[in-house]
Order: sequence, then structure tokens, then C-alpha cells
Amino acid sequence: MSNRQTLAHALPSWSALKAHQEQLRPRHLRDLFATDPGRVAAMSLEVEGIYADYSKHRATPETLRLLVALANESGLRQRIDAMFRGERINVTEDRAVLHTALRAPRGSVVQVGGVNVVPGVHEVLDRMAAFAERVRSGAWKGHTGKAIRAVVNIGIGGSDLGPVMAYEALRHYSRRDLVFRFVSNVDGTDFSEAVLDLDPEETLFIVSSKTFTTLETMANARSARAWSLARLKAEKAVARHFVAVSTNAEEVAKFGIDTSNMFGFWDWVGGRYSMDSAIGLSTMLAVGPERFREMLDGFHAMDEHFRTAPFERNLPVLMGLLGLWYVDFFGAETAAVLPYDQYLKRFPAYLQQLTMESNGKRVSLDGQELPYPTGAIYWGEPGTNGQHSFYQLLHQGTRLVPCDFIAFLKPLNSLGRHHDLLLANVFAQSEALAFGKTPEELRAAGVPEPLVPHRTFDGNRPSTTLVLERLTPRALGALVALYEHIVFTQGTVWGLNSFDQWGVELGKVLASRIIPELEGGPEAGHDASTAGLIRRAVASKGLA
Ligand code: G6Q
Repeated sequence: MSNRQTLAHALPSWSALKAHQEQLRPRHLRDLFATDPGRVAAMSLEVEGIYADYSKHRATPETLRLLVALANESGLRQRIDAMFRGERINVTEDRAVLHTALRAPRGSVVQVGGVNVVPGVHEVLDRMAAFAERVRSGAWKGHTGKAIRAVVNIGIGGSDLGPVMAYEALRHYSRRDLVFRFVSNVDGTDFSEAVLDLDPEETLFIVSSKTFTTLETMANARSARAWSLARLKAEKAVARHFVAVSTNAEEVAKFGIDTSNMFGFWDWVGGRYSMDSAIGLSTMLAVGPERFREMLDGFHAMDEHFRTAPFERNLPVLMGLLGLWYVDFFGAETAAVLPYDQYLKRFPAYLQQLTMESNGKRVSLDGQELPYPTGAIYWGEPGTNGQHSFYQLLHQGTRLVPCDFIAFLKPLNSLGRHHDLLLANVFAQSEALAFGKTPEELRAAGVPEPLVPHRTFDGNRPSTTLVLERLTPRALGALVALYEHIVFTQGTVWGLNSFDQWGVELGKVLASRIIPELEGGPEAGHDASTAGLIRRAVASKGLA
């Protein structure tokens, strides 16, 4: 028994935080701001081009001190060191967790099992760069001698969400004479619509799959192959129109892809942490190798900050702890991410996988049931669209939803007053959430008494505002690494494994039992509800 992992709620600072929360809960942000003129200076930080204002949180410098104590007592320092050293901290899969090595500068040393992995990382990056240059310059020819005009990434989960997000985020920097499409869903509509207006002679498919066995990806890859060959008519055309990103050379070769056109990565890169590995090939094709490297520099700069900065001035640590503060001490169930930049429209979807697949866990590293809530539900939409939709609930609903606002000072598309209007809105939202509008203010403004309760804004609703200069590849890298390390901080304090995803397995297994039934096979034995649903589908095909 004595070797059992100590869970966070048994640590001294957890009890101290509980007591502190009871004192702090009745206090309003209006009061916290009024009584502490140094609040913004004490509760803001500028790191690698990201200015973070976390003064609009229901927290004081004392809260932060206690949260940092919790991080220390949870062994966060040791866990950070263990991750960067390449220890096998993903214990349920017995793997190292080294996405940070993907952006380690040339010449640095990161050992896994006594081997420096950095030269291998750069060798793949160099091969990707050479390939990207050939495609972008038109030197790479399709089977009929035409240059590539369309790139279709086929992948799902971690092999899709990062590439899509990065492509959209960096679209400003992308080649406009190349078309990019992303196919993930096994729903045939996804593939059919993606290629509807494409020409097989000018289309390159990137089959992105770490395992090269994923059902959805392999189904889409096979359909892509059939679609290409229906026009190109020659098996050898596959080598000119398909490349693979994978760790499984054997399956890649079986598919007919020339393994010299395969870009590898390693088992120490988790799917949702892989957008900066070869999985980012589509990103590199879109923005070019130099921009891709700038993105890696941004990642690396944030890694170094996370690895070395004292926790009191460590942005991922502080944001991770503040997120946890609401989940475990205020009962918040969700967290909203609200980027005020249209190019970041897929950022919330990307973060959903990163955060929820990582920290949506109910047992500790050693398998104990966790007695406190873990990973929040992440959601969001780009501003200002959300303001005309769900912000009502954020401002006047009964739930506490901590928000992350993300804004850029300089627009990438200058258009009249648009950018001032955008920035005014993001600043106004966090102001309204924090300070609200009191009944007294409403009455003084002449609001009729029956409407006063409806028009009152309680305020005291927490948010962080992240302000960056401009959405560049480097800024994107720093932003993604920031959230990766927020996830790590929280997972460490919760004492869980942020790097496995057993929760996606059962559905896959059950689907593989149902597939033959839908294709005319015998019933496999299910509960009455599932059996009824399957029978209905079989009947509609005329098989029953
Ligand atoms: C991410 C998960 C998962 C994975 C997909 C695709 O962390 O592991 O989303 O990325 O299931 O897997 P493949 O790349 O092996 O096809």
C-alpha cells in the first residue's frame, strides 16, 4: 500500500486551496481590482511574444502562490525533467514522450535509450523540405507529366486535426496556386466532396497514419487509389501520386507507396502531439520549409520557457493551474477558447483533441480511481461570431465558464476599420464578463424596474486574454506548445497519464464486429437496442 501514488487531494496545498477558495468565493473582481492597484502587473506575463493578462481571474497573488505550491508538491518539476530527458513517462504504453525533440534545434542532444534522436528528426525534416521544394517548384511530376496542383491529406484524429488547423492558421503564408484538402471521416461524403473538382493527373495524396492500419484512413486511402487509377490506369502511377507519413514501412509498401516517398516519425510522438513531425508535411507544402522551421522555432522557444522558467513566471504552468482551479475548486465543467482571428477557426477543434483526449481520464497513473474532476470540456468558436450565438450563456447563464481570449494586434488583412472593431470586441467581452453591470447602474440609467433583473450582468466571470503581435508561423508554434504544456501541467497535478487514449478502443472493437453484420453476415449478439438498430440498417439494404 505504501507505494501507492499520492493523489492531489491528499497534498497539503490542496486543503489550503480549499480553505482559500471559501474566503475568496464571495469576493467580486470589481473589489479585487479596486483594492489592488498592482494587480495587472502582478498577474500578467510576456513570454515568447505572447502577452498574457490573467488578472481577470477569481484569484489573487496568494491563490497563485498556493497553486504553485500544489504544482511543486505534485512533483511537476521532476515530471518536466523526466519528459524532456526522454523517460518512459507514458507508462501504460511504455513509451517516452518527446514531441519536444521534434523542434529541438539541429546539433542539440535528446537521448532515447542511449541514442540521440535529434539527427534523425532533422534528417526527416530535410527530406520533407527537399520533397516540398520539388512539389512547390513543379519539378515533381505526376504520372502523365503534369505538375501537382492539389494536395489531399488523408488522416484522422492526430493525423488530421493538427494539419487542418495549421493549414487554416497559416493560410496567409500559403501558396495560392496549390489547392489543399483534408479528408478524415469514413463517411464517403468527405472523400467524394474533397475530390469532386480535382484532376487525378495533378493531385497528390498524403496518407498520414502513424500505424497505417486506421480503419477510416485506410478506407479513404483505398478510395483515393481507386479514384486515381480509374483515370491514370497504371499501378505505377501510385508512386507519383501517393506519399505516406507513417511509422509502419511494411504496411506502406504493401499499399504500393514507394517507401522512399515515406516520411517517418517515432513511437515517442503521440498522434495529438504530432503536427510538427512529418504529419505536418501538408503544412510544409503549403507554407514552404522556411516558414515551417519558423513554426518549429516558436514551439521550441515555448518548450524552453516551460522547461526552465520558475513556476511563478511560467506561463503554461500558471494557465494550467488556473484552469485546474476552476475545475476542482469551483466545479467548472467546461472551458471556452475564443480566438479573435478568422485564421484560427479550427484552433478550438484542435484543442479539443489535445486537451480532452489527453486529460479525459478517471484513474491515476497507478490505476486508482481519481476522487476529483479532471479534464474540462473544451469548446469554442472564433470571435465575433460566438458573441451572436452562445455568449449569452457566458454572460448571464448559471454556469461558470472560464474563457481564453486570443487576439493579435496587427491584422494580416488590413481592411478599413475592421481590425479596430475586432479588437474592441475582444477587449469588451472580457471586461463585460469580469465587471458586469449592476442593478444600481441600470436604475441610474433609467432602465424600467421589471427589466432590471433581465439586464443585470453579475460579472465575476473569469478569463485570460492572450495578446500577440501578429499571427506568424512562429506565433502559432508558441501558442500550440503553450497549450501542450498546459495539458501536461494539469495532467501531472491530477496524477494521470496524458499520453494514452484507451477510451477510443472499445468503440473501434465493437464497430469491427458490426461491419460483417451490415454486409450480410450472421448476427453477432448484441443488446436489444443495438440489435434493433443493426436490423433496421440491414433491412434498408434489402439484405434481411
Ligand atoms: C491521438 C490519437 C489518435 C490518432 C488517430 C490516427 O493522439 O492517437 O487521434 O492520431 O487515431 O491514428 P493513425 O495516425 O495511426 O492513423
